[in-house]
Amino acid sequence: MSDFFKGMEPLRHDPEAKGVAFRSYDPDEVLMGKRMEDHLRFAVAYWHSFAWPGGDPFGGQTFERPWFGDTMEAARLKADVAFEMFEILGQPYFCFHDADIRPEGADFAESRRNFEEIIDLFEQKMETSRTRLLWGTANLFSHRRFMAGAATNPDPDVFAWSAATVKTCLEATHRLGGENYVLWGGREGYETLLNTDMGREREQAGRFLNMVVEHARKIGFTGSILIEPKPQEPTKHQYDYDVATIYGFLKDFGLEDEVKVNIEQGHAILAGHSFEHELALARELGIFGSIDMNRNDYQSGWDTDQFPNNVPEVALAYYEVLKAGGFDTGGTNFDARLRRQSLNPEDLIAAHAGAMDVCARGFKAAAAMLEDGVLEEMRHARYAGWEAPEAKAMLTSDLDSIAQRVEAEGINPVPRSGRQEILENIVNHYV
Ligand code: XUL
Ligand code: CO
Repeated sequence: MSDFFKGMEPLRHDPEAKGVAFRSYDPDEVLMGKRMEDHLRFAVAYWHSFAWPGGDPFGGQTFERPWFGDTMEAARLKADVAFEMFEILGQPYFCFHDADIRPEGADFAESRRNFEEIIDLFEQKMETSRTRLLWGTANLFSHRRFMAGAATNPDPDVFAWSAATVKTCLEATHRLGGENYVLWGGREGYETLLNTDMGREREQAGRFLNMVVEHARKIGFTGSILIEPKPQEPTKHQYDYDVATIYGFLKDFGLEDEVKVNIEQGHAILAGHSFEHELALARELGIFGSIDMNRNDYQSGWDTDQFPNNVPEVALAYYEVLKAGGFDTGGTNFDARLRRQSLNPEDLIAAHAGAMDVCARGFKAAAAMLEDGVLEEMRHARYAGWEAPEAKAMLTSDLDSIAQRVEAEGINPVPRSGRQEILENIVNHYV
């Protein structure tokens, strides 16, 4: 037991609480026939909470954590503190990259041994903890060997290293009972087209992803394989730009039934979309998987990975999640970090507790909007004309017969209101 959180007690649901507590989130509250905890499936991101030193482009570390350092002893202390935080928050899941949890070794084999030793420790801790693994992933972007990408690297040795790394991380995820495996294409993209063979890099990425799917099957991993879209940052252009781009890529490599998406709020905004756009599209394409619920600063335009605090935005996002039938293997991962001046252990707890409250409020609003059905009724009414047999028949006919009908029946469209302001007013009643 470390003394990092100084004996802080597990958080309780208390709407009147003065200190840190869940004011809105009650894991046991039942909505639409299911407990809130089982709807929202919150996860803590190991990298931001325990591995991030607080740097920005103008300055380095601001956090001083007793587990910072490149030793196995430090990695074990980090794991102890992580599971102590999970105990305080009571969230059901966590997520990690290999590099978050172990020190880098002198070569691949040493890194793997370090990693597997910490996975053993996680396995032990998970026997008594109620925290489960939402997803595992590989960090194929921080070390300088990945500066020109991982699977898309011009150097086949980096492709090999990346394949070996993903195999190790996928197997560890499987061992811990992880429900998903995520691939965020960290530096899978380019800085300049002048030195880039885009066609070749795309082929490499397609084959790589197929190998991941094949290996998952081979080891009996039944969770979901998820790609996380992001348009740029760190590279100037990333190949996994957004949901639509990923779908095209999956179709091209025959993977549209094998791989889904992990959609991050901040990444959607960077791509020039709203979060709900990305969620709705993934649902319509049948590739919705999971979410990273962290926002960016709208003024700076950077991927600032802040905890969510905008209830109306979150409500619209969960509305789309609920329309997709809710989470299956997915969940709500806080891929979010503290601001670099938030030095105290309590800040880490308060950030997550506040985020869970915001999500709970947004989720409740979304559930109410869906249950009341007004929005769906109005959407349905807008397309009601398509219920007519002659309208349906058009979709299987041809231009000649449609043109004939337009003249024979004197078709002359009457514009109708899209009723946007009324719809927005309705949403505002709920949030
Ligand atoms: C980076 C990002 C990653 C992925 C996991 O912007 O979101 O943390 O979620 O690699
Ligand atoms: Co993310």
